[in-house]
Amino acid sequence: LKQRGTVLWFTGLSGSGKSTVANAVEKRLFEERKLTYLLDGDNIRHGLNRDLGFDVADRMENIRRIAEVSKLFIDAGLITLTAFISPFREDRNKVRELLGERFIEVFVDCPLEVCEDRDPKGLYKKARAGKIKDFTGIDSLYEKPTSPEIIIRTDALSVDACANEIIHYLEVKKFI
Ligand code: GGZ
Repeated sequence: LKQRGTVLWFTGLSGSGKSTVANAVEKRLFEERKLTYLLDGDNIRHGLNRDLGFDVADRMENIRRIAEVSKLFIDAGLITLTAFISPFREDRNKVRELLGERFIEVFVDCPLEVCEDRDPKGLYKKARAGKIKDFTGIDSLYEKPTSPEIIIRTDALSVDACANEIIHYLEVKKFI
């Protein structure tokens, strides 16, 4: 029995919790015996996209390739989860055009101050010190989604509660 392929496209600042929530959702789906694949910096930026950096053109190309890879996984019937900042509205809209109704935009909404306070990898500190250029939220733009399918407030809700919201959405829309 083939699953209905879809993509949960997480977007949000560095440190907003995209990977953390995506991992929690994937675990829940695994428990329901769903086939999933999580695309993130570890398996994409270190491999397929190792030639790309963080200027506007490279981020655009990063997202374009991830969208094409997602399309293949969707065709294979997988519930695909992507965890990339994907800062530019125009790029995300192109992904929406490519993937149509199978594109579920998940805005991981968390104030910059909170992300900067978490600073799990010390990158904000480096960006503030001028040691990293073009850092999202500091000297590179993040454009909030205007009409995402799902918004999760990671500063106000637990990881579990955020995952629940997403699972509930998939159930209501009959993706699972
Ligand atoms: C933003 C950067 C940068 C710059 C390195 N700006 O918190 P992290 O470390 O693990 O996640 C960030 C990741 C962002 O890569 P994406 O592929 O998600 O970005 S985009 O969708 O905009 O192409 C951060 C690290 O890479 N990182 N330099 N300048 N994040």
